[in-house]
Amino acid sequence: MKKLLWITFAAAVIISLSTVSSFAMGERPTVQNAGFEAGNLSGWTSAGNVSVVESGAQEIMPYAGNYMAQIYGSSYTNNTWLSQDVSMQEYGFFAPDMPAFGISARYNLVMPDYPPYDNPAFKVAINGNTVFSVSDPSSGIDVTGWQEFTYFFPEPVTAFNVTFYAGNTGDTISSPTAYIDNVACVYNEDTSPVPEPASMLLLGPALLGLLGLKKKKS
Ligand SMILES: [Ca+2]
Ligand SMILES: [Ca+2]
Repeated sequence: MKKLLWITFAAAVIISLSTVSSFAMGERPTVQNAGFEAGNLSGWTSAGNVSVVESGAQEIMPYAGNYMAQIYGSSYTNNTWLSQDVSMQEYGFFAPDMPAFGISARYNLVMPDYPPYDNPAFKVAINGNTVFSVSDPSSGIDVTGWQEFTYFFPEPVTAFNVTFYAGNTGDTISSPTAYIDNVACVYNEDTSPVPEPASMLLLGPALLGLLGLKKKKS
């Protein structure tokens, strides 16, 4: 009977430790230089007039930190972009929760167009497919203020590309400018059954302690 108890506890400890181990290895994918705090575009690729700035048009300041990306759409929308490939290779442990995984970013748009309006003036593409866009809403200078873009993947992915575009549509004047900050991988925690790392870490030593007591008694 004591031997059976010992085996049960040992099995529990092994399961517990392996879960903790998997959690530690299953690092979440991260966007490189996500807040542009490197002060440059390291980790990103771009085309057209794209840079990292400390302040922008209409006295726009970074959403967070000291820097943000500026996409000055001096050309057509499709020719001016900021892009990054995000690898999901270390996402294994979270695979069952992939539908709750997504990408988010903060954007602030300055749209000074007159008819014909830039439609769109700004867009976000995932793997080449436009999933979000904003058009110049009216004559004169329109500033959106910092807004949040979020996209949840409808099915599991192992890697993806995110590209932000800004520029003219149908004309070459009154170019829109997009400011981007705080790009991040996001998780819908409400639907995630992933165990709390803190409680799992506490469970392992607790079982080890119990195992020690059992060994002393026998
Ligand atoms: Ca920043
Ligand atoms: Ca325009």
